[in-house]
Amino acid sequence: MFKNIFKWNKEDKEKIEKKVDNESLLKKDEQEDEEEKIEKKPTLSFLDKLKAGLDKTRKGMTDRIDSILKSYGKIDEELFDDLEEILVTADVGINTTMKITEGLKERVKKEKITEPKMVKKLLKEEIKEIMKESGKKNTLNIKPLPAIILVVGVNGVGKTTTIGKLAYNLKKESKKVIIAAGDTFRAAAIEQLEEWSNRSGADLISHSEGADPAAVIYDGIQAAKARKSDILICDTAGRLHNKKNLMNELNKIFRVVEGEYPEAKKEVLLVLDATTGQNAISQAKVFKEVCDITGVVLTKLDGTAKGGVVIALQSELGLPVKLVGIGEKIDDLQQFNIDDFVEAIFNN
Ligand SMILES: Nc1nc2c(ncn2[C@@H]2O[C@H](COP(=O)(O)OP(=O)(O)OP(=O)(O)O)[C@@H](O)[C@H]2O)c(=O)[nH]1
Ligand SMILES: [Mg+2]
Repeated sequence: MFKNIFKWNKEDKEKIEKKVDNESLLKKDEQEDEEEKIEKKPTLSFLDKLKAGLDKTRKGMTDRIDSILKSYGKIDEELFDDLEEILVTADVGINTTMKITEGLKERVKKEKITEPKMVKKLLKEEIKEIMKESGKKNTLNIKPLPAIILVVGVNGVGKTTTIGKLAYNLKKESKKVIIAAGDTFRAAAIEQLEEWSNRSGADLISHSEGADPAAVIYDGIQAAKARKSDILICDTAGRLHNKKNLMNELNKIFRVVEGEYPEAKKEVLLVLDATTGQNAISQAKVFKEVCDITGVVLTKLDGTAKGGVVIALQSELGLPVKLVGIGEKIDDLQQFNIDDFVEAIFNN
């Protein structure tokens, strides 16, 4: 009987092995096809990718500007009114729009420009200039290492996703990265960050749901010191219902950072969702009152025509935009650069 079982098992084993062999061959073929597809897909350059991400803003703003400029025979007050309307619709903000068109009018007069088609170049230059006025750097303030990056913002704006992408980018630059799961509001938030830490290859420090966020950051700092990590990125909760709660929680975290990690360069990144347009500006105003924001990450630029909000953030609030999210994938986060951004919007 045992012999039979053995025989049956042996035959069965052979059959299974054959099947597995065939299946793995099939899988291998599929995988190779897939790899071929990936290889054949043209890789987009940095600027092409930014341009693709800003497609909707470019269509809403620049394509409309082009058709307005074409429809005018001369430069007059009405042309400026039309331009203002387009800029405001693209969420550049009223104050910033006025500033841009004032500067534009002055230059048109001074340089005796009469051709409407010349206005586009001037507009581009004017926008770059007012964005650069604050003089603040658009690069991450993380040198010399080690550095700590606190990521704040209301819920759903893209904090956790940005942390995952940023960790991936920094790992690619051979930096040692630790992520601290400071959003302890719900278990799912910790799991989501765990997933991103696996994808990016960064270490994760987490406590369980409901734990004190400041305690998580404290442990993150101890781990960063012990493991000699370069950059500690900290997630925070977006679900704090009012300004007082937000202030209390963030202050507690800042105190831990000041006390435990004074040697680290500090960056406080406010994440804003570009699709919310002027609402993003209001959020930025509130956070600026509550803490010292050192930079902005503007996410979801790929899904909106409201990309003009970058201009207002830079010029009206003096907040340097440091990173932009142009998709949901791990490599869809780019360092922000004023010239590239303006070129990507205007270069249609
Ligand atoms: N299209 C697009 N989607 C994005 C981008 N960044 C984030 N998202 C999406 O936005 C949604 C919310 O992102 P999260 O990272 O969970 O946002 P969060 O701020 O951590 O949210 P809470 O933890 O709830 O406060 C997810 O579905 C992300 O995939 C982006 O640049 N482009
Ligand atoms: Mg989150």
